Amino acid sequence: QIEIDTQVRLSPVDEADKDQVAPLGLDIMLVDDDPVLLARLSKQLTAAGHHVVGCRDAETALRKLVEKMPQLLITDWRMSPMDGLTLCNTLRRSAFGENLYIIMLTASETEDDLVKAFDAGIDDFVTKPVSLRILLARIRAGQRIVMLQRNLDQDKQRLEQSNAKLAVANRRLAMMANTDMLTGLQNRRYAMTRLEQEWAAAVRYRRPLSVLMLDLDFFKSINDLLGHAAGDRVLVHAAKIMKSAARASDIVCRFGGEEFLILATNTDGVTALAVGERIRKAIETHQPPELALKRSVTVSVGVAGSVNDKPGCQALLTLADEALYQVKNSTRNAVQL
Ligand code: GH3
Ligand code: MG
Ligand code: MG
Ligand code: MG
Repeated sequence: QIEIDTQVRLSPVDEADKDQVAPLGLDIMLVDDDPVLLARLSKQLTAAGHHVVGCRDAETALRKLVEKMPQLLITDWRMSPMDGLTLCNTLRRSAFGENLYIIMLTASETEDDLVKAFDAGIDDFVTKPVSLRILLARIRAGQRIVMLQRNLDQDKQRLEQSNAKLAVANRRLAMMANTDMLTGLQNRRYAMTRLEQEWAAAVRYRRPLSVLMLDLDFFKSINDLLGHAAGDRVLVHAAKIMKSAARASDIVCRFGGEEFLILATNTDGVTALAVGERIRKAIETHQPPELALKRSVTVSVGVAGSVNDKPGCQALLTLADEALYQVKNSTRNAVQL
């Protein structure tokens, strides 16, 4: 008797003080159509360290939930026009409410009612009249799930962020792997892969494919005359001219050193010869300022064209190389098919 008396004298908040206190206050939405209970519980939960938003009906609760999600929802069952079960059902069917922790305040529900409530999506229930100690204990139990969920969400967010960074890094790497860093043209690696692809496509669709092998003339003497750094700038200059003199569909690559390769898709040898001549002329005409009056940059071009499935993409390169070799052994600054 004496013990019971002691407990009776304790106010609910004092009584709850004996229990473990929630480490961090939760954002709680409290929905009950009984204004007296709503006010009392709001005050008590706030005193226990939680942040409470109170609502008198489920419609208001839904509207406020959409604006700002609480971490935990405590809702009465019997309310009108929308009752707690419908509120619960609605939340579970929406993407934003599917993980919300829900405690339902129940009156004197039957076993069937409680099963129905759980199936509607409640996580826990507290019977009325509400014992604050029990409610706070159940909130603490819910808090474990809420924190687990929060950690999961944070992990997921971090994973998404690092995946996005990885995708950017991968794109950058792929770009770098295929790009010549001096001239910004595609590099040899890219050229070879692309040549095989274009070759396969050309055979399949019975389209012509040509390659142009370009080599700057006496480039060694340009280096000797101006130094390696100036030689680099001449290479950049030549690359720009090649790129702008070539057609948009031509794939202009730096094949290595002062050698360049152009893949001319859907182009026969005779047309490629004309492309080569246009580039040769452009290089000759637009001299880099570095070299003013000292000596001129020129290029020799070997062209090989193929119609359909002969002779094969490696053979195409060899043919272009041989044509280039012939130019080098004659006048240089010329184009040969
Ligand atoms: P040819 O007309 O017979 O082609 O004469 P060449 O001097 O151009 O030919 P060679 O192959 O003997 O020399 C190519 C030179 O290109 C040698 C090398 O120093 C230079 N070279 C290769 N790569 C680079 C580069 O990235 N930067 C600079 N500045 N020079 C390079
Ligand atoms: Mg060379
Ligand atoms: Mg050479
Ligand atoms: Mg050369």
